[in-house]
Amino acid sequence: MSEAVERVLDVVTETAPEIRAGLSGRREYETAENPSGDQMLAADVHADELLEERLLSVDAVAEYASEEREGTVESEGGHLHVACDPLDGSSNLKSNNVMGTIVAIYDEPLPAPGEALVGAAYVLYGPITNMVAAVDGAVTESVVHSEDGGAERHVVDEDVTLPADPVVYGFGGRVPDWPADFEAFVREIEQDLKLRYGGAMIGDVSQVLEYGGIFAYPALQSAPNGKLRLQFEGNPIGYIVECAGGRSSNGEESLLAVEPTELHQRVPVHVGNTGLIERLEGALAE
Ligand code: P6P
Repeated sequence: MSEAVERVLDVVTETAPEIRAGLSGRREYETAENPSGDQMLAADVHADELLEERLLSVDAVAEYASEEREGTVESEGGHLHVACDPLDGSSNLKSNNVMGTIVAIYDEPLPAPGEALVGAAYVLYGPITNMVAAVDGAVTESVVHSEDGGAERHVVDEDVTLPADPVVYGFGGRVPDWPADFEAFVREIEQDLKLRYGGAMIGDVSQVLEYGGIFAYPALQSAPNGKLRLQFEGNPIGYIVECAGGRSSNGEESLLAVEPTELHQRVPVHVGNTGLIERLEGALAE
């Protein structure tokens, strides 16, 4: 792993406890919406401001972007371009369910293709605060420990790999809004899998990485490009799952191959065991 990517992951590690500590007093909605039209919680803004300040202070970081802001923020020098979803699943805060922080580290200016990723990670604020990071084709899970005002991550699994036999599935959107070909695929695979859907992609993807299976926020009849954003969600999660031995897809090809057209473009997201993704692509191609 390059020292620069390591430093970005260290900064996210050090910031995670502060993001988590700031959740309880920030459950109210801001008046503004983010560029995707989502309502922002005060917790979203807090996380975004912390990450912007800390990441732009890293010499190697040239640019910071997030789901919560229209444009990118540039810094003098640097060669890494960081795109964050500061608080993925923040709507879970009011119901006290899990949520996470997603970080995509590209070596090209944003918007960039997933193939330009040199690292990606998520922090999951669950019973335990952990970080799952993919760098150089390998996926590592660490527990984030707050110590004396700082934080460290202690590796608990240095080779996170999708189990061969899938167990869980979780799909976003309303069933009547699913296209018929996607619904037919669901009816087929749900005979063999258990439903796990929690409203925060990071929590659901964490279940897929642990137990094997598939997560998707698919194309909808009302939203052909789905809900999730390529730069901040699809690419980093696709990279992590592919480095863990699985596959990602927009319905036709790897998310990492999707052509970036704008910073906040949406994309249908499907990630999980290779066999399931191949079955999905076959079902959508019919
Ligand atoms: P819905 C959270 O808002 C998010 O971006 C993802 O983390 C999650 O998978 C999805 O949207 C949940 O969307 O429509 O189920 O509320």
